[in-house]
Amino acid sequence: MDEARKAELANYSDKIGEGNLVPLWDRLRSLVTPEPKSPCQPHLWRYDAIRPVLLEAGTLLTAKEAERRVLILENPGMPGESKITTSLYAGIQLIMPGEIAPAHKHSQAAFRFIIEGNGAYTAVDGEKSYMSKGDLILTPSGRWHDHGNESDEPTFWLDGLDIPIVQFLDASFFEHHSDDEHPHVIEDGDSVAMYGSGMMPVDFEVQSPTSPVVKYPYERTRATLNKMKKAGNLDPCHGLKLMYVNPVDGKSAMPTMGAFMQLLPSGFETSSYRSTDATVYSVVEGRGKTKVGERVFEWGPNDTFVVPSWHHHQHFAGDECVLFSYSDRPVQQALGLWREDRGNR
Ligand code: 1HN
Repeated sequence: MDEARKAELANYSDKIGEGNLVPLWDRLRSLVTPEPKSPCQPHLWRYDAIRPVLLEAGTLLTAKEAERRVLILENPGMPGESKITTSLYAGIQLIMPGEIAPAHKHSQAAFRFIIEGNGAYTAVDGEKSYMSKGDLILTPSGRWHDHGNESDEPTFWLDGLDIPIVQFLDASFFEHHSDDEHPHVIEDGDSVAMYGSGMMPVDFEVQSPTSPVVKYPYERTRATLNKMKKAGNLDPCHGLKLMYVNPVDGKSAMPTMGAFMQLLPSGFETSSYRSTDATVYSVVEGRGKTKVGERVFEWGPNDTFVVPSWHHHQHFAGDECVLFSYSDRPVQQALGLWREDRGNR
């Protein structure tokens, strides 16, 4: 295109811009890319670096003052946006012995994946779930929740929330409870026993797309992985991988976030894999490394790392490794957008 026509088109763009109009021919290629092109960057956060500074925050303000004492894991490719991927939020939360993080509810769904400590709890609509390492506790959209620590140790967990999804949809509501704690009316373990034991109350009425099971204890998850290991059948891309499901419909335990737990036997190397759901990993057991594109991240227990959408990656297990992960996969699947590439081109 000659300079005169370029100038003419630029003039035209400037002129119509005043009327809030933009020519699509300037934007099309960045709006509709041949492949996912994400601002999200691969990154690793070491627990050893987070733990001491989060404990320091424990001396600076109480859980009540902070409402939630959390350090956000912010993706370096999206500074200021409080996102770990384009669609998901992650943070590490600390509650000190004797503290209460006051009751509130919001449209954003959350889960807690327990990293360290024993004996703190999350209460969801009055059902207390005590925390142990590797447990997954759900806080579905719109339910009252408060946290407390009845133990004598600080307790740390990974918070996963669908904040960017709710923000994108402009559907955020938030409310404080009139008291610090919602009355604790249901015993720990009730929902696992009632809905998560292969049986269900006969007239159970589904009221939400989220699983009625509030806590998925690590004891059970690990026992299932052990059984799978005995049975063999390793997947070349995933090793042995479980998905947290809603027993009502067999779908993802949460509608906006898929959660997974996988075991990689000692020395196992996964085949190159990529999918459209950017994935956040939290290391539960073992040491290993993950190659994402040209970068290599070495990880150990309690580290968190993120693999962006459509990035080729491979895991290398040193000793036997257990990895928790979450992504927006159920959203993409519900919309018919999810794709994977198992490398067998
Ligand atoms: C929240 O309610 C919690 O309940 C944690 O522990 C992190 C981040 C943003 C908004 C609400 C919690 C949060 C949050």
